[in-house]
Amino acid sequence: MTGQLSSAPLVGILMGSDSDYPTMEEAARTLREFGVAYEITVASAHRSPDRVEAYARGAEQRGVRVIIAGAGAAAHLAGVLAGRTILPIIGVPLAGSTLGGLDALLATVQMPSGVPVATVGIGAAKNAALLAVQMLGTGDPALRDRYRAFKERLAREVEDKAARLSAKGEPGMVPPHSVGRVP
Ligand code: RP5
Repeated sequence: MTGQLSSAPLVGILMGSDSDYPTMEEAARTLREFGVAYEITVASAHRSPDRVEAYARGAEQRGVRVIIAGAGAAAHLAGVLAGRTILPIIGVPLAGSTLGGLDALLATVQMPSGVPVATVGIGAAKNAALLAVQMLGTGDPALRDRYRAFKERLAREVEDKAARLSAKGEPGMVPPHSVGRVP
């Protein structure tokens, strides 16, 4: 499903530290699969607030349309970005702290009214990228078609899993036409 990357980055991926990269690279990989151009860098809301601010101020003008922000622990990166730009922010709370990411989840998702961050699950960088693709797809029919094909593939994979289970001899789902009938 690898598409042609458009030249200007449409998605910005930010993370609080390079230690977040092993998780966040999944977002980059997913965007590449959909042919969506992205940029990825490190900026910390606490350690380098000026860099975060500079990124947020410049992103829209450079053509970025969605920002994915991944951070762990007291994760304020996504929220700070949301306060500084009108671009939609998708937050990825990351595990790694002594609290296993629950701290980052709450810090990312519990935004004050008026400043939303679309928060995905702990470590769910792939879902963040998929959500970004869906957002961009609202204005791009070709991208929507690629997303539709992805959904169809997901459904086919479930059918295959069910078939493999049945092949082992397990009783499967009752076909809809026979539901309620006495055999
Ligand atoms: C957060 O602190 C980062 O997003 C990272 O998840 C965590 C640890 O960062 P390092 O100490 O590994 O740089 O700000």
